[in-house]
Amino acid sequence: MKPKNESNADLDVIVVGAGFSGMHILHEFLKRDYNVHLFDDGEGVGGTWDKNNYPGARVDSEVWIYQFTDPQIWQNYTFTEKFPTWRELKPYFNFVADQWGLRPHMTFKTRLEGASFDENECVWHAKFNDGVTRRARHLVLAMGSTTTPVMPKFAGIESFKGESYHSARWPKQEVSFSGKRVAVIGTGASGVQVIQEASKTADHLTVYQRTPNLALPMGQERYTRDEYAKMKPLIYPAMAYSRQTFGGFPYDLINRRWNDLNESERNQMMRQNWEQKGFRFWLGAPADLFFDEECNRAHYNFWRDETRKRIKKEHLIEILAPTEPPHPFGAKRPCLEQWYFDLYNQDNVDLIDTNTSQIERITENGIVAGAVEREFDCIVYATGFDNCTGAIGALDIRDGTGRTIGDVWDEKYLTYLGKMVPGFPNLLFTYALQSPSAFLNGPTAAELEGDWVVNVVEDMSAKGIRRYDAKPDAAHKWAERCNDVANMSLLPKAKSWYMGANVPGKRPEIQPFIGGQVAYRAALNEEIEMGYPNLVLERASSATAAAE
Ligand code: N01
Repeated sequence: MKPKNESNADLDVIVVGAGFSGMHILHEFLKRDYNVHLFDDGEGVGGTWDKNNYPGARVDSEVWIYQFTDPQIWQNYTFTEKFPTWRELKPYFNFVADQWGLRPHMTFKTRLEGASFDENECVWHAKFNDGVTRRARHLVLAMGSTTTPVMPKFAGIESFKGESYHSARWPKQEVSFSGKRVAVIGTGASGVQVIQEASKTADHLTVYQRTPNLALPMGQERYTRDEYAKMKPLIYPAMAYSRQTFGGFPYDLINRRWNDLNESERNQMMRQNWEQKGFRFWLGAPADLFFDEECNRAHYNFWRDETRKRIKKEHLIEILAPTEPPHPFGAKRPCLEQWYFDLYNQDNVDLIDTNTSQIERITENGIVAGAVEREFDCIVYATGFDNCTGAIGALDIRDGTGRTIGDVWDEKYLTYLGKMVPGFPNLLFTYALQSPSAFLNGPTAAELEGDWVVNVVEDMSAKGIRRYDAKPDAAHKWAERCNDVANMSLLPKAKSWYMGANVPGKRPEIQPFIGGQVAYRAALNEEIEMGYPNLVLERASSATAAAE
């Protein structure tokens, strides 16, 4: 239905970000005949998959759920791997853009820099780096949670004369590791993937590890066209089930108390999950994995003992899979690996533990760690992101008192449902602080959060509401709920990006809502069904009346 409120805005809605959620939201608004336009600072569609083009970058959700649920898309697209790389995901997003007719409604290489809200008109004036200010009634930020790269502040970092890259700002032209001395700093999901690729061709690879990654075996599979076609009838049921599970995966946390299981049941459960590979050992475990120290330790021990079987260099065993867990298992995001623990058996690979050999500085020729300088041709910084708050927090979008969203979050992590910040009316966001997106399969989160955004905007238009804003007390309660759930869990015991602890100077506190998809969906639905009790609504007529 076309929006009812006419105003002086150029657009009904501006959407920022062309990843899963931005594209979904754009599509849904276009279906409803809204005057909507999407802007993205990248070169094309795909969001994270447009920018994270480092060698080996691949998704770690099974591909049959890592898709939009629209049958027009999944019935007509063929993937060749269970966990495809960006090289297959980029064409997928282009296919979607064409199928949905999105191209005329998207502009790339155009970055949102800031916005101000005109209280008289109830219109956002959004400023972009092309110098143009565009006006819209609703501003929707779908900028992703892993968007803003973090570079370490090593002394001398600028002096290095070789090639150096952050994993999330990889050059579009091919970078070859072949015959080079390569260093990778960081062993998170990005690091593990770059390391695996570099190990194949680098003359020598040196990995600088601060915390071991409790990575899980991926269980990669490759498909011919016919094999993939045979799986298609299974795709929709898997997607449908994924909408009901904790993490948006086609399996769920097991609802049995660890204490109620005997030794043999526990071992059998862990063994089965391990053998099915992927994230089952994490997000298909007993829910107690996240709450019960004993359950968590049993999982760590299982992971450690299985992983150690693959490490042949004696001196690396304790560094890669220590006797004592570096943090509770799964409290820091694991990733999926293919030959990660095997590659350390190669002669051309070294591992440096930066806890005992701290990185002191970067020189013209390499890295000094533990008083030893090693020379490199290429340094890869796989040092992560300012997750959840980085992208939105950096925008120059101000409330009535002149504070940016970043200023608000510097003081307190505050959102209503991970969707709005009080004081910033008619502004909605997805995939950011205090939503469960960090714990959810990407497209599942994108559709769940995106549908809510579209429904709210449509409802506001239908009801003749020209200004809507989250009530501060509702936002405080949501922040409290996010913290309460986290504090019951083992997550605060890990120094992770979930806890905002990976960025020097960032206030460590839980970033996502970790109560799971089902609880979150219920909270979103309740707000709409109850008629928006937690939003301050201003009708067009009452505003006019007030002005008179
Ligand atoms: O970033 P990270 P990422 N000195 O923050 C190390 C998603 N993702 O880009 O653990 C030395 O996880 C840091 O060490 P430590 C996914 O959600 C998904 O890898 O803080 N080391 C860590 O090892 C993921 O979780 C996919 O002690 C330093 C690494 O750098 C999220 O993005 C692929 C350091 C950063 O790891 C982020 O992953 C890629 C320093 N000064 C990403 N500073 C898939 O779907 C940082 N480190 C597969």
